[in-house]
Amino acid sequence: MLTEINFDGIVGPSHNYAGLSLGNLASAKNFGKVSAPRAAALQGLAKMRANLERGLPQGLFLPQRRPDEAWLNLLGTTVEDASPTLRANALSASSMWAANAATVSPAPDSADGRCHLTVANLATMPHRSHEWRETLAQLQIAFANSEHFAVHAPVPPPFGDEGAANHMRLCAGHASPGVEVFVYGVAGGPFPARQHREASEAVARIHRLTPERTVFARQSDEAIAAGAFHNDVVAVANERVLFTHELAFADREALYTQLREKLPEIEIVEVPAAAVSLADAISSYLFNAQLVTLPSGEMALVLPGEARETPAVWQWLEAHVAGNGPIRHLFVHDLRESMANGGGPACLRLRVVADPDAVNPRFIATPGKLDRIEGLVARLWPERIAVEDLSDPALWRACLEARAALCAELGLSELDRASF
Ligand code: SUG
Repeated sequence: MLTEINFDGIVGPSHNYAGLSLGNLASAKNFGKVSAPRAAALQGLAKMRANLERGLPQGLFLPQRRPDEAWLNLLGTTVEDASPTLRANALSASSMWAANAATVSPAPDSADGRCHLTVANLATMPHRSHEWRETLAQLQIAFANSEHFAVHAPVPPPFGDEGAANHMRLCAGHASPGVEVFVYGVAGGPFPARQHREASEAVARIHRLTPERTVFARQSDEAIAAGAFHNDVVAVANERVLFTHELAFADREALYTQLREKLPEIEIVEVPAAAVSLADAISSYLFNAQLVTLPSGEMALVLPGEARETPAVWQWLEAHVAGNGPIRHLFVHDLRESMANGGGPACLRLRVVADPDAVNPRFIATPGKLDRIEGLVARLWPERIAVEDLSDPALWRACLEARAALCAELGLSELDRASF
């Protein structure tokens, strides 16, 4: 049976605040702060466990091998000799934000009746541009069943592709054909536009989507300039509901009209700027919530603690739930460590609509498996990393060993190799 599975990226042992993401205000603001990788990973695992307990199928992706020595070698250097900046780029734990791993088009949307996944090239940011090789390797193992899945290599640069964070799917129910919305940005503002229209168009072709059910929408320049470096910071969709900030899109009326034509049952829940400013929406990550359908059929938002701490946001949410809106439940999680780098609940997961039995079970979470991962994280993940620690060989060794132990624990030691 086709159902939505959320695959969360496990936070890697090298999680740190090196301020690498221009245009991501949280990353810039927290540059130089001491990180807590162990707490970060445990926070992410607690969210996975809670979603599993809510009756939602849960998958996982492994953190990538860091430092990425193979990438430094391609640049003619080594972890010992690299400049501090290059070394920080090679040590980033940014693959935790699985919403940027790939774009996913479920089987009912594709001409060949398979679920298509195209790995994102993440070409705009150096620290993320080297994620794709290992992401491709993981997806090829997780979704090896070629009757159900087709896993594609990234679109070639310079066309920047940041994956599902700039893609929304609207449908009557997960298993019915959907309308896929690709959101791109146009360069010119103070911050880079990380999703290029050419890349989105390529992904739609590769996934063999029907043009009549595919929409390309431009992100508003105002949203990018306010710090919405991905569309999933200002909008999220689930089944027939689009939950969006008023200022998310360049031409919202044209987009809403197209969507209403293509999916008459759509419900657009728009939060006006007068109720929640773009600044509050972005610092609280209201829209970076997971909008999910519970087994009861009701929808819920899985939110970060920052949403409850932002008065305008929490007031809006409480009023919505008290009224007749489609979102019936609010679940709040402490994801402070990821949030401080601009990664909320929705960033940490990649949604795949598929039959869970068709997925390699090594990537499926169970309570027992989460217990084992938690035990290992509590033993082996560094408690804290200051930016100066990134030049300490003992930290590099600790990160490599911790990750190798996780690969072994999950029966995925084939991923514990230096180059992909
Ligand atoms: O790409 N942060 C990530 C956050 C990604 C959030 N993902 C979604 N919105 N789906 C980014 O900017 C932190 C940079 C650092 O390590 O310094 C970082 O890469």
